[in-house]
Amino acid sequence: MIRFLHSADWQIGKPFERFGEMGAVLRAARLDAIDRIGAVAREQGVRHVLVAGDVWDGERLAPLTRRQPLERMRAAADVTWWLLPGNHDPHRPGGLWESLIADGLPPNVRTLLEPEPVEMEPGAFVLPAPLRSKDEGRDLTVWMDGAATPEGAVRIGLAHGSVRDFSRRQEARNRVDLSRRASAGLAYLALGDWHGTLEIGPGVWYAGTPEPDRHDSQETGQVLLVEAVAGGAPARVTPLPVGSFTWRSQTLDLVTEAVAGPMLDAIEAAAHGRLVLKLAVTGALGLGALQRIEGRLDLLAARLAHLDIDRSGLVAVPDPEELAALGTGPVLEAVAARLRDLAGGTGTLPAGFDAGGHVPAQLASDALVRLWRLAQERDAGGRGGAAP
Ligand SMILES: [Mn+2]
Repeated sequence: MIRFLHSADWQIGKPFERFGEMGAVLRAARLDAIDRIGAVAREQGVRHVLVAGDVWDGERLAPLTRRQPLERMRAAADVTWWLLPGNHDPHRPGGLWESLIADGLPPNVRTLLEPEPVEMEPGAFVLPAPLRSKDEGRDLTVWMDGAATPEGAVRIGLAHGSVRDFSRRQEARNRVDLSRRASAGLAYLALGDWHGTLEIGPGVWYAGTPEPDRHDSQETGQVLLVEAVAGGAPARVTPLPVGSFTWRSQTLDLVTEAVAGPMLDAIEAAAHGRLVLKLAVTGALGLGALQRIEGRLDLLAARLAHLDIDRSGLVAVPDPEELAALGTGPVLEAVAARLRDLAGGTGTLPAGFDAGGHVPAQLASDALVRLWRLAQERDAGGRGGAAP
């Protein structure tokens, strides 16, 4: 029997550009995940970690980014780390993997750059399918069927690619035949590329990325403990948590302020400093209600690692009182009423008006919110006297 951890898709060096200052924290978290995987290996008494491709995010990385994960692996000296090139970090002549080797690999890091069996420990072999380009256009695991290993050996397949057309943006390239485990006599087929933990069938798993990087509903932030025996039985697999951030996406549908309140209460109650939240806010609310909700969202943002709000499905539609408060004088009143109709989806744009590619309801809604703020400033000025 052999016991090992299966991980994949570390994508070290992934920039996380749109996260501002938080990007540096998220980049560091991917490195820290290596330490945690090492700790899990120690806890579980496991001496090997198989990484099924996309260890690095790209092929042209700063030397520091290239070396940092290797030094984390070196520090976990009681573990042997087995690395496979994936589509983000394929093994090309004169490329990334040659640089890594030229830099000098830690003694406990093994690169799997050729499709040939490698003995991990006596009687246990890994059969790797390294990528040499981003899109191989053929199943790189075919060779495993005919790969010779000694009688009674445990055979572990290691590959990076798709077993079927995953929905969304996951690449459907580098296809891996689902039946490979059976046809190649593998106890386990360790897969990488899909970022959530996913059991494809008995003994065929995607480990998923150890540190989440997408707002998927799938389980992420795990590593797999695998116990494999010779003789064709599928390996026993136990997912174990290693991620430090949680990524979620949610919709906040502002039907009315009364409905939105408890929904926002629940989101606030689940908020914490390690949560990366994408919030799609939809619906139509009055201006005052919307302002109160926005105030709460500002507070929510301060309680999270990161809050990404999509307001494209949200419009402000003033109630009659608000409309009256906006407009003083017939022109402003007419403008406000027209904007309200547009925001509410019942109005039409004036002839010849070009919305510049924007959704008219959104544009009208934005204009109303601005008018509302101006009206509030005006009224506050009126009450408090003119500014000096
Ligand atoms: Mn990949």
